[in-house]
Amino acid sequence: MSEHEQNMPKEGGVDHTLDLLNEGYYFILNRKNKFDSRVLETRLLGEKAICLVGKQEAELFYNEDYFTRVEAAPNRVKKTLLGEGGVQGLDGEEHRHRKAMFMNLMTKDSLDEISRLTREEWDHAIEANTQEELNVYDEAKRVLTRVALRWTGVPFKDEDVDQWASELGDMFEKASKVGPKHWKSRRSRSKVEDWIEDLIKDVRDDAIQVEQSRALYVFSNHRDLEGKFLDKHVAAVEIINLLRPIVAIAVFIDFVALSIQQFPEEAKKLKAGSAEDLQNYTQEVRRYFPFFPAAIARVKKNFTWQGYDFKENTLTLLDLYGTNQDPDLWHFPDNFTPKRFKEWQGSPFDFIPQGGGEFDIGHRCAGEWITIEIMKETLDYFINQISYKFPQQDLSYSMNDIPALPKSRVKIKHVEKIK
Ligand code: HEM
Ligand code: MYR
Repeated sequence: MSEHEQNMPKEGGVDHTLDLLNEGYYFILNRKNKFDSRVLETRLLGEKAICLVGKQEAELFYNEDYFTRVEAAPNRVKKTLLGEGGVQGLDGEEHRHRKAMFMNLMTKDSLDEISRLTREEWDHAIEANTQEELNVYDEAKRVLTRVALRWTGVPFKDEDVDQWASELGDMFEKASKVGPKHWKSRRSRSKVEDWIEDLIKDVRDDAIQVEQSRALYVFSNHRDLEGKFLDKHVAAVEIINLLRPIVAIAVFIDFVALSIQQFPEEAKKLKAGSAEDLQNYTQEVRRYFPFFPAAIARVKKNFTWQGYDFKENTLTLLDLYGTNQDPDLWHFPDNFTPKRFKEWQGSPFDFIPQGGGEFDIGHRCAGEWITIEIMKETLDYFINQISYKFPQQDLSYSMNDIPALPKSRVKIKHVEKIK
């Protein structure tokens, strides 16, 4: 860190939040290219913001000595996507203790169970389907809502699944929106929080029975570093930190379906392909398609890196999509090439669709293994368990929408189980 001092490339202007909304996934990449720099300064949400893209930059961003998560996420993201008081906004010992509560759920048995539930619920959905066309995104949301509720132990009625799916969906589908959609997202969060808080109270009062291995039971009885129960609002936020993102895997599943339509040669290789082929294809879907745009932190203390000054408290964004598409890290990043993952060295900093660094001591996504399992199971299902055709539809997606989704949400027709 002793290089000569230099000024960070800086975008002029008062505020670029509107450009972020307009440019979507390309916001940081456009500036990286304009300034030919992986570190640059702009202004977002009324304050100075540093943007980072790349592997070394990711390594810096995940260094706890230099960046903090306390008060990092913008208020509007807390009110919609994240909630308040959850693991995302903690640092140090408190974060590790809370994160362990999540990571302890991610055992081999528990991941096997989630794959089994996924297959069962797809079977259930396909058997019950009476329509000529099936909307993959909507169906995946329903399937995953049932998987999420069953896996966490949250009791539900069949007839309420659509409402659960729509409210959990609002939290991630509308998290980057303004106006009425933003408010809808907030309302859905409040409703679900109230509902889960009541359940947590019932579990604590022994008013309902939940299996002791289920997240609803574990989180309701979790003790913090001082030996106290979590505040019931915080416990609800953490249960929603399981439910919401499991439903959000529907976005990746829609891209799995799109990839099968767009890259039939690659998809064909999975017919009777190996477990490794399914794994590599799933990884390439997570690299190639846009989903979570950027991770957010604040500079913890003044420091200098590669000659650039980082000032305490500056908002900092790490471009996840841009790093997955970085031509210095990925050969022909615009090509969909699952076999590239045969050679991938497994660095925690170059392939970061769900954040980078470490699971237990850092903020890397707690649900990355669940996501991969559910995607692989669904990919295998769509390749080897059912037959269908793609009707004419508008499969284009806009890089300016966060999250991006094919316009038609991917429709398939004449869906039948094979055998
Ligand atoms: C954190 C993406 C699925 C639970 C994160 C982060 C990202 C992310 C980018 C933040 C990383 C950071 O701040 O450095 C995704 C994507 C998913 C997904 C794209 C696909 C749907 C899941 C699932 C779960 C989950 C299925 C749980 C079942 C969490 C939790 C955190 C997190 C608890 C907070 C971790 C921490 O702050 O230590 N995820 N995630 N996510 N994710 Fe996911
Ligand atoms: C989750 O529900 O945690 C999983 C994925 C959700 C992606 C939602 C994308 C919207 C992000 C808006 C804020 C981004 C910060 C720059």
